[in-house]
Amino acid sequence: LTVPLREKLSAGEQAAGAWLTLPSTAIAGVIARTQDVSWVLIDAEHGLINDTHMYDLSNVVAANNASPIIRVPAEEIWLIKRALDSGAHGLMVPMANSAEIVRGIVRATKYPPIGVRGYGPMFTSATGALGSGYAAAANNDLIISVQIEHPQAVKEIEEICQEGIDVVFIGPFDLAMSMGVEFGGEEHEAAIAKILATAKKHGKVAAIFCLNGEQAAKRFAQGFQMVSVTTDIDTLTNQFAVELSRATGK
Ligand code: 3PY
Repeated sequence: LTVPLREKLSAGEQAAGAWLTLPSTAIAGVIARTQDVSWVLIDAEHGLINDTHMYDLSNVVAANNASPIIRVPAEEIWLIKRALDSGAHGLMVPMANSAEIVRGIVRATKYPPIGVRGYGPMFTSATGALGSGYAAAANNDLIISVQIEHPQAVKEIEEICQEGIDVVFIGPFDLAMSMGVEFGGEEHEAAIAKILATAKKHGKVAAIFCLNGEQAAKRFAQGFQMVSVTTDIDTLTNQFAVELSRATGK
């Protein structure tokens, strides 16, 4: 499989990504074509994106030489297999709150003999018929990322980083809420630094969600290799407000 994000990460380069919440192939195409975007997160945890959209959005992102990564609503095996069958180049699982949950995620994302994924990726150009080599390629090439956003996951981070995942992805907003601490405060940043250091120690890609370029630049500088820069809806909302206020002077 050709997975632009894996190529970038393997080369040790920084991978800036975008977060897609709107079920629009036009918007997905515009974003995927933007220079330097190597991955687009298709958010099926929150937002408006359903199963059919996952196929359409994955195909348009992959066709524009970026990697579609689908965030499923939870770590359930049936959600994971439906998302990966869309031809996505990878998966993001929210609330991966323990090493046991992470082990289950790895099992669900890999074909036998490693895991228990069932075969059915026939509706996407990115895959192929049984016997085409897709199963082995998927086991090797798909990017499996888990979200660290709960104090229990922070506690078990050493163990989590030794599982067969590729990316340790911090959800900073949920992490602050579940820890009951101030976003950006000392305890929050200490937890983030611990996750970053442990991921790097175990050779995992450290990744984090950001809402704007300024935050993202800081995270890259801190040592994160994969950072989401902003979301479609935030860009639309914020930039429209900026232009409107320039126009009206209000
Ligand atoms: C978080 O910050 O909690 C996320 O999961 C990003 O949406």
